[in-house]
Amino acid sequence: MSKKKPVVVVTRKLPEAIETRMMELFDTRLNHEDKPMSQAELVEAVRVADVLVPTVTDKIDLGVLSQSNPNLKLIASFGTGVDHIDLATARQRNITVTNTPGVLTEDTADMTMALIMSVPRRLTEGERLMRSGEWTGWSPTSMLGHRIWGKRLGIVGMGRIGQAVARRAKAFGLSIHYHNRNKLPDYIEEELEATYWESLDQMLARMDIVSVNCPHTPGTFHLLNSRRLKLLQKHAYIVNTSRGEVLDENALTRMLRAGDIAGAGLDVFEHEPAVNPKLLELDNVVLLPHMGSATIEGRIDMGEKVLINIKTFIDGHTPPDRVLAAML
Ligand code: 8YV
Repeated sequence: MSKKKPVVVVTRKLPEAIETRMMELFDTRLNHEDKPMSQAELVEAVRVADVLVPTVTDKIDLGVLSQSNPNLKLIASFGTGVDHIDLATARQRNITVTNTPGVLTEDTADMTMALIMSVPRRLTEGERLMRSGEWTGWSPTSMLGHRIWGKRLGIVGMGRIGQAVARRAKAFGLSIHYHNRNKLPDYIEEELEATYWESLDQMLARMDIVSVNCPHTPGTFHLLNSRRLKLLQKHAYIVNTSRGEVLDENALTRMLRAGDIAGAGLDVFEHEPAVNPKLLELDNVVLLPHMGSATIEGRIDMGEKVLINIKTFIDGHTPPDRVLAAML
């Protein structure tokens, strides 16, 4: 007699090849319309699921988890960040959580580099000028930005993505500085020619460009608060491809409006999909809709990881990407 397939509820639409395989392997419930689930719909999902596959747009909090059925034993999240999941409650309820690390590193680093280039060189401003039909031709003093080469880049969070950003930035002639919970091994520092700053405050005060690449955890919420942002030099730029919550968006907006900082490139926001409306009025910011890892190749790799994590778990083994609450 064949064993009953586990019920897998997927909260958002995933690439077709992944959904097809998911349907072959499990009793899968898909979200064909890709409409983000409400908290009530998430509660419905955890009432029936043996495995839940959420994404960053689902808040898997105490209210949801406290109503999960006893067979919900795995949350196989589609994404690397796990700040949308109440890990402590999941652990209390003996629910394993997995994520998809590693496969988004290069794409996210590319997008970070794109922002590092775009803001000082006024890329989107130039593009807007072209589309406005108001370009009157070349002039020696028009659209002047600032040089990247030779500047100091300060990376906040030197994990996989931070290091991938450093590798790219080095090739663009930036000198690499970083702040991290731990100093990197000497051989990595040597390869990246990276300087470690134990004090984030001291690093911020000396950088030309700052890139936020640390995860959002209770310890990094508003790591870049108003006080720290004020340490930045007036000519400095800041880019964030990590999580909006790491940075006080209102304080940053005030500084950008006042000209206390030169510009910002933001792919993530504190209250997604809402954006501080005052940011939209500014020319010295480049705003992207959380698309740092948005490549079809990356999404398929993420889906593969989700499939492997579920399959391994169902087969009675430790899934490769188990998230340990203690790691955060
Ligand atoms: C993903 C991300 O697109 O993986 C992450 O942590 O921030 C994004 O790049 C998203 O989280 C998918 O759930």
